[in-house]
Amino acid sequence: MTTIASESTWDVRDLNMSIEEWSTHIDDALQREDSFPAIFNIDADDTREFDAIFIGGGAAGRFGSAYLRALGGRQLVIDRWPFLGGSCPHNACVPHHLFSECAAELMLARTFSGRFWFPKMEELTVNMREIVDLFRKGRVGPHAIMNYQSKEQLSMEFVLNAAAKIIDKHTVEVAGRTFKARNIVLGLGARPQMLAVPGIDLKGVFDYTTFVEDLDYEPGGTAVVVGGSKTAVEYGCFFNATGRRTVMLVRTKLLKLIPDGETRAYVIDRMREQGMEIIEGAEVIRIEGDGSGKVTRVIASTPDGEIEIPTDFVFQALGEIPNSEEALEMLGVKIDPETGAVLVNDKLETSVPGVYAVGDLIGAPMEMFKARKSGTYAARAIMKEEISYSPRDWPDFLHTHYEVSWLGLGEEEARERYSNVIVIKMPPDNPNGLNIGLPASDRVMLYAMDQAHLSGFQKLLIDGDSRLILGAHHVGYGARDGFQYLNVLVKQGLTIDALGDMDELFLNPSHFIQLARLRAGQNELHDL
Ligand code: FAD
Ligand code: NAP
Ligand code: KPC
Repeated sequence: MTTIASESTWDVRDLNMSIEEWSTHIDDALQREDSFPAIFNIDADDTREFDAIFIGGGAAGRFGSAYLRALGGRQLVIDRWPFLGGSCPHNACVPHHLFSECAAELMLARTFSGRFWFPKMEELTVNMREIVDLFRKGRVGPHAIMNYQSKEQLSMEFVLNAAAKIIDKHTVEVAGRTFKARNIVLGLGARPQMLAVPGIDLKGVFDYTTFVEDLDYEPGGTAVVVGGSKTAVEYGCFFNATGRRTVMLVRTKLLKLIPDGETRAYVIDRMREQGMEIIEGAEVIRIEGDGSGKVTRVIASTPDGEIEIPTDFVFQALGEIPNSEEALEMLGVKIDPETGAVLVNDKLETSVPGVYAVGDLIGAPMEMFKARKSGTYAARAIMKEEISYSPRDWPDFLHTHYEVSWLGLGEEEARERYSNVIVIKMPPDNPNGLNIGLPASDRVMLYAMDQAHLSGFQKLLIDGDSRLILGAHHVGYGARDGFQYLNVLVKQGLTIDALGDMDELFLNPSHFIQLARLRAGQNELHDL
């Protein structure tokens, strides 16, 4: 095992550390925080001026760095954490996917409790802290892979475990050293927004970052979730699936972002059926605690009057604030006064020449595809490629206990914009409602045979005149990957005929190909 010098910086250039060695050191650095040295991987033989210094080595900074390097440029990426990859593997997407997988597994086990091979689940409250501990222990694996890959396979230059200080638009200081570059790329990410009510500092009030860092007790029987979008729903469904009463306090409407009304209704009905209590039009008034500073209850206003919820666990998921303060102060970059996002043009340039901004720092959509892609486009612009990037018409998804994926238009907007909208859906409209065993596919087969209404929902929208696909919506499992590729085809102009002419891998989770084929023969298209 590599030993670390006791100085304030640790030069790792000549150490070909394995992934296992990296994970041990990252773990150590995370435990020791400030007493672990800054990690330097700078190529002393490469004396070229840096083409760009990336401040922030999350998805945006890391992918930008890799791309700039691949184009023959010289980059330096700096991160205050001891690993590259940023918030996604540390406290955001990766834990979310772990918790969402638990939610899906637990829904299945609870639905078939005491039958087949499933244990009796009725009395079981799953230990939440155990799963959080599992994540804390496991996350250094992905962290280590990111460092190994970035150093040994992508030959990136980096400084880790030290915050960067912006001096001017060509100069950055980190761990006592100063670096200069032609350009600076800001990839500083975002942080959770907090409720502005009394009691927010009580022990037991969490957001997605503190939930994985600070949870040190086993929450009791009730979870209160504040917020109504992806984070609130993803974590709320997990709390519910562990067996806790879960109350969602939603300021306006839950899951406004799902564009198709029928799909949204299916999603919310299933959440309610799993026992989730959803109160729309609710605002937290205050959070109260006991003498030891621990949360004991939440007081909220609702359309039916004031309510009081006894709880020792509150989770707030109110969106993100871009970390733009230092860039504003030191460089004077223009920001959106309402959201705090750094403003950029389609070349990812800020208002200050030579300063670029990428990822969550530039505002919504705060998604991985945009973080990584904007990083690479900034690199391409710096290397003088003619580029234009602004995120448009992307496929989207979230988790409930299910995966919910969509692209294009929902039915309501499609009908506003087109006069002859054809709908193909599963299950089709029928007198038994959802109670038929379709959709059926991997991971919903047990539901399809026994609890048909739980086996998912899907819908394809077509313009009957041009025969073009307008939108696709799916609730179930396993279709999300397909949506990435389907979206490209739909943007290029995919017809029902071309879709029906594809070769499906039966039982394919979205059934779209064979359903399209059943109707593609019609000159005048009809719903199915
Ligand atoms: P970050 O990854 O946050 O990187 C910013 C980096 O800057 C950090 O590493 C930080 O340490 C560093 N930094 C900040 N200041 C300094 C400084 N002064 N000096 C040095 N370093 C600094 N997206 C998806 O596509 N799929 C998902 O499933 C998904 N799940 C999510 C779940 C949750 C709960 C949340 C909150 C978000 C989720 N996202 C998901 C969004 C995704 O996590 C972000 O869009 C993405 O991580 C943003 O990458 P970034 O590089 O812009 O920022
Ligand atoms: P979000 O999409 O920005 O939604 C914020 C939610 O909080 C909304 O429901 C909003 O209500 C509510 N809210 C805001 N301020 C509030 C307040 N003061 N009091 C009460 N409610 C308030 O935020 P998010 O779900 O936290 O996600 C953050 C970002 O990460 C998003 O860009 C998201 O796309 C991304 N993310 C992605 C995934 C994924 O699975 N791909 C998962 C999680 C997060 P209103 O609707 O009334 O405004
Ligand atoms: C394990 C995994 O891919 C999630 S972490 C991704 C970080 S990065 O590759 O820098 O976007």
